[in-house]
Amino acid sequence: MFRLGIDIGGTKIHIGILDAEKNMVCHKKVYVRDMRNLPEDLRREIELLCRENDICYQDIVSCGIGVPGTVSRDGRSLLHAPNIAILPQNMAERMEGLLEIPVSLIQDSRAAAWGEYLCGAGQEMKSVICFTLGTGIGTGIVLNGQIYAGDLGCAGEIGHTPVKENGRSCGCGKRGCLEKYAAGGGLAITARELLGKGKTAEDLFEAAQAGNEKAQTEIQRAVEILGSVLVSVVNFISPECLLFSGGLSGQEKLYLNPLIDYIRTHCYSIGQIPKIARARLGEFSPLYGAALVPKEEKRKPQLSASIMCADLCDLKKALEEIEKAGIQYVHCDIMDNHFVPNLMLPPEMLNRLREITDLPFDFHIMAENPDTVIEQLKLQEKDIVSIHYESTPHLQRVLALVKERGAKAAVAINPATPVEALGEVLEDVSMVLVMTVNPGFAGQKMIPASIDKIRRLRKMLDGAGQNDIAIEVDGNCSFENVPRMYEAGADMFVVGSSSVFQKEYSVSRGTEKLLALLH
Ligand code: S6P
Ligand code: MG
Repeated sequence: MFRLGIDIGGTKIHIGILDAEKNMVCHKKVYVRDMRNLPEDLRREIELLCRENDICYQDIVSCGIGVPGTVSRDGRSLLHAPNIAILPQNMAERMEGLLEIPVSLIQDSRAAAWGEYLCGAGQEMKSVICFTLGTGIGTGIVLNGQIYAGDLGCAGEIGHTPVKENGRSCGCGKRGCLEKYAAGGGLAITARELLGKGKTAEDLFEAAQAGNEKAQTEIQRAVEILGSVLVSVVNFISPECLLFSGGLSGQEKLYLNPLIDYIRTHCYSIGQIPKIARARLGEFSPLYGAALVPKEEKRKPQLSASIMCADLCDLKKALEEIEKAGIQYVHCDIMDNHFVPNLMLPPEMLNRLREITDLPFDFHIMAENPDTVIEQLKLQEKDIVSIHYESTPHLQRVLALVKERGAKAAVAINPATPVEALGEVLEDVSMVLVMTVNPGFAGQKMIPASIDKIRRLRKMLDGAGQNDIAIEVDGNCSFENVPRMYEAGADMFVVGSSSVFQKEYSVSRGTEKLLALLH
């Protein structure tokens, strides 16, 4: 399982692939002159990168794109990007269409903080603020394991703190902003004012190093202005760790080290000051962060252990192991040898299992007369009962019966049943069970079209404003398939012989391994 990260800059674009352990296995830098065909060009470069590094493209489960601008809350569109105005507006959608995996956008400075928090100098820290000092000042804030964007979406825009009344005009539309004095763009203006036309921030540093006192004073003043704003950030948030990345952070002697000293000396403390350091992943911090862009909060993966795959001679022990592993549901398959060619797990026996576990049951009824089965089950409030769409001509009536008996109602669909068929019953269910094998037996291979089917169902639910309906997947939920199913939009996974019930693993070990893959 691999994740793809893309970091789009003003002139160059980094592409990188991370493995399941968050190691960057390969990367490349590309220069794109014409942004109009960017999605197609990127797709070609990604294919090439996979080929050159023997990575099977099908093993890539997601793509995150770091962009130098403000991104909408859902990570789908770029709202404001002053430096790359011609980046296609529907970038996430176009990339998704081309790559056939979920794609999210993330502001590059937030991606840098997230990358450092997960894989760089911010590991082990609860709160990390990472400043990217380049032409402007980008800030990424990670608080208690989450990227903080602010309720209005603009958290971290300290580059636009006014430091001079009616000062230099800024791209944000205002005047006198911090970054127009203390970041690369501002220092370039200072360089031109002091050293003449065409001079750059780099020339200013060179002049200071060569002993030009005016250049030294200007840089020192920039450090003090920036330092004083950063001290207020530290005093306000009291973060555990401050990191610096971006081109200007390479100017250690005259800029970064004095800046760090300033913050250390001036910040308020009751004995402990934040860790302050250079970002460890260098120019790759946003690439890591983009590849690992967090999932939306609503989809916390849940597992349902298929009891027919456990040791049927010792179900007591199996249920104890399932509970110990932290699995949320017991998946109970009921088959009648008519709807499916197998006979399995009688209601009477499942009712008895209630005596040895408190876990909720996730009943999957594969029978021609589901209502008569429901009547035989001892149902509890947290139980879910899935009825096959194909098993009864009176689906709503059966779903209503489930609810009358006090459990949650769900609809299951066979691989050949299109998701569109569910339109009429979505109001009546709390979950949709997507079969990724033809039901009847454990140990089958997943039908490949299933991943796209899950994605279409997620899109349909989200589009209908019914994103509170969970998607459960049943059939070959293996270590390889679950991350792809999850990325496609599934919430709950029936774990059986393909994952947690294997000879080599205990149920706990298999569960840990699976959840680690969903990070
Ligand atoms: C199959 C049944 C499933 C299986 C489960 C087994 O018709 O509905 O719940 O028990 O899929 O898992 P695996 O990992 O062997 O596919
Ligand atoms: Mg099942």
